Amino acid sequence: MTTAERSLTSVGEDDAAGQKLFEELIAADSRIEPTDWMPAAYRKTLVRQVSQHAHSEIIGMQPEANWITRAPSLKRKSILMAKVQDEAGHGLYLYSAAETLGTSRDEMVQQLLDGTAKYSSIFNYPARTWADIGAIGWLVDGAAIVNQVPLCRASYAPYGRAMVRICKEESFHQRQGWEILYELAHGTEAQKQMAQEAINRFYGPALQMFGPPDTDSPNSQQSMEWNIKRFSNDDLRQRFVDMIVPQAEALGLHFEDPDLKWNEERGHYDFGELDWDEFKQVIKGEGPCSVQRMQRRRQAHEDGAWVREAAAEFAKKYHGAESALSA
Ligand code: FAQ
Repeated sequence: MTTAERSLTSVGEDDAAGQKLFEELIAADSRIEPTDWMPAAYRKTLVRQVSQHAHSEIIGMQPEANWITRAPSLKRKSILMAKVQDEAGHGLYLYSAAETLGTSRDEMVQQLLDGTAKYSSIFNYPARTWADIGAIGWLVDGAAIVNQVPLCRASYAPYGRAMVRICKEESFHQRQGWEILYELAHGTEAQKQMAQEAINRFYGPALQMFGPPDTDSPNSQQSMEWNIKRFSNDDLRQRFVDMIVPQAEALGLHFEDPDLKWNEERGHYDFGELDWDEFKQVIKGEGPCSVQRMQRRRQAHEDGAWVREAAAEFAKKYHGAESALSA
C-alpha cells in the first residue's frame, strides 16, 4: 500500500476503516506509523512497554556510573563513561519513540519519579566490585540483546527503528563486559574468584530480566498477536541460557545452578527455578537498591531543573525569532 493510500485511511477516518487497515498491516507483518489509526489498547501497551524500557536505560546508568571514579585504568574509565552515555542516549531515543504515541516525555518522567512506572528489576541490584561491571556488560547487556533484537521488528515503526541503533550499541557493551571478565578470569586467583562471584550474583537477576514465566505474563499473548513481542518471555530466557553456558565455559567460569545441564532430548539446557518471590518484591520497589536508585534519580531531576528552564527559554527565543523572520 502506498503512503498516499495509507494516509487516506489514517488520521481522521472512522474507527472501522482504521481498524481494518490496522488489522491488514499487522496480518501482513507490516509497520504501524504514528499517523496510522491504532486501537487504544495497542497505543497504551506500547506507551507502557517503551516508557518502561526508557526508564530502565536511565536508571541502568546508576550501578555502572558508581564505578567511573574507581575504574582500574584510564582506558577502562573512558570506555565505561562512553557506555554510560550510550545508556542515556538509549533512554532519549525511547522517550522520543514513546512521545510519537501522544504521551509527553514530562508525563512519562513524572510517572517514574512518582513511582507509578516500572523499570527493569536488574537495576535494583548493587555493583559491588569491578567484576560486577564485567558481569553487567556480559550478562545484563547480553540479556538485553537477546530480548531486544526481536524488538527491531516490532510492529510499531518508531520503536523498531530506535531498537536497531540501540542493539548495535549494546553489542559493544556486551563485548566490553566479556573482555573485563576474560581478563579477570585469566588473572590472579583472587581476580578469578572476583569474576566468579560477580556472575554468581548476576545469573538469577539477569535471567529474570526476560519477565515472569509465560504462565504468569498477562501482556505477552496480546503483544505477540500485535507483533510487538515476537517471542515469549520463557522462549527468550531459554535462548539466553543456551547462549551463555558455552560462553561461561570459554571464560573459564561456571554458573552455580545445580539444575543447569544439557538436555539432549530438548536440545536445550535445563536450568533451575528462579526466585519469583524475590522478583515480585523487586518490581514492587523492595529490591536491595530500589530506594537509593529512586532517590538518586529524583535528585538528578531536581539538579537538572535549570538546564530544562534554560532550554525552554532558548526554544522560546529561537522560535520567536524564527517566526518573526518568516512573517
Ligand atoms: N523488571 O506481562 P509481562 C537494558 C513487568 S534495558 C521489571 O511479561 P511484558 C540495557 C511488566 O512490565 C532492560 N518489571 O510484561 C542496559 C509488567 O508490568 P506492567 C530493559 C518487569 O511487557 C544494560 C508485568 O511485569 N529492557 O538492560 C520485568 O509483556 C546495562 C508483567 O510482565 C526492556 O525493557 C522486569 N524484568 O514483558 C542499560 C525491553 N519483567 O507493565 C543499562 C523491552 C516484566 O503490566 C545498563 N521490554 N515486568 O505494569 C520488554 O521486552 C517487555 O516489557 C518485558 C516484559 C520482557 C520486560
